[in-house]
Amino acid sequence: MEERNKTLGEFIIEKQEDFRYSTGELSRIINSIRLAAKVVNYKVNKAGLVDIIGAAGEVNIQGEDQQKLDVYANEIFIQTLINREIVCGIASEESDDFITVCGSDNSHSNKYVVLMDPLDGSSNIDVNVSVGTIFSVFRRVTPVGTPVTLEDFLQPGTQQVAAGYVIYGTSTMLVYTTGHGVNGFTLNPAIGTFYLSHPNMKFKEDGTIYSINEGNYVHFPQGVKDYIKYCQMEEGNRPYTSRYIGSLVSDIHRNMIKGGIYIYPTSSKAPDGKLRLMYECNPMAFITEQAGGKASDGFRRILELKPTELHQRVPFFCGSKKMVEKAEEFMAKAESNS
Ligand code: P6P
Repeated sequence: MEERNKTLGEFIIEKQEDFRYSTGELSRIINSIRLAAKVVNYKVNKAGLVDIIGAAGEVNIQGEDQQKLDVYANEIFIQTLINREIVCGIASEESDDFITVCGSDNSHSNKYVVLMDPLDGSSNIDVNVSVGTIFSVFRRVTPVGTPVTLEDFLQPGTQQVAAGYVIYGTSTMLVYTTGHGVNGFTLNPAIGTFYLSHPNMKFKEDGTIYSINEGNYVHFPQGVKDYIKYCQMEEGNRPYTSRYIGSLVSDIHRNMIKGGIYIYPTSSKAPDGKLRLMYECNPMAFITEQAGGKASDGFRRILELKPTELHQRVPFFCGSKKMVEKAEEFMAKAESNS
């Protein structure tokens, strides 16, 4: 079959043997995320029409107003995963603690945990800017048959067995990896089917787009300030283009296709950075590396960071390999001068 006409369902079946320990559970996880993404997509696309915009009046563990769509998306992804009895635990940006999932037979026989940001960039919802879902999948490390523990979630990113994102933009796409490259699927809303539209996605080794919230410039570490000035200098293929949507999935998706770097550094306002390691940086780093790019905290490879807390934040430098390496050079130089 012509690659581009392949549906996500056909692709998953075809790649079944790629999944280590392929008992079909991982395929079923991707399939359940596919279903939940279609349901959330429908609501996101109608957000302007129904009274679903605006804070739900609650605040999540990050101290951020929970938009109704955040709450809705969180419930849809959690319920879909629970209903299909394919995971033993779920962690979400919108839920303070992880959720233990035991099957209808009250066993804890499932082998995988899912961590997710159900609707990242949700502050963009009511201004009609694209938002995304990010997910990360690990095999549990504690014995199957026992209730899942925090240890099953706090694994380094190198242990991920799958990761992906859904981008609810001008079109809705699901992009994921199981460690065998990155593939993008675009939803045909007329028939509710995802089609393989971006096979074997790759970051350009270099690029000319930098994505950072320059409004925080005065609060940035010196290395980041120096790198921003480097991007803005008239030399060679610089100055680069500044593009920042304020939606992690959208910024990284664009940079993967066009070449670029996304940076969310530490600052005096955010001493650990803003992005969460477990369900934003780890999955996006896994995808980035599988697409030939690079992801670090400015010094260390994101995927090798040993997590200590479920909602911990880390600085994030992610994108075209040469651009991340250049930014890391400025970080190291500033560090050695301090
Ligand atoms: P700022 C959205 O809240 C998010 O987590 C990412 O999607 C986005 O890149 C970043 O925060 C935007 O943060 O501080 O620049 O508004």
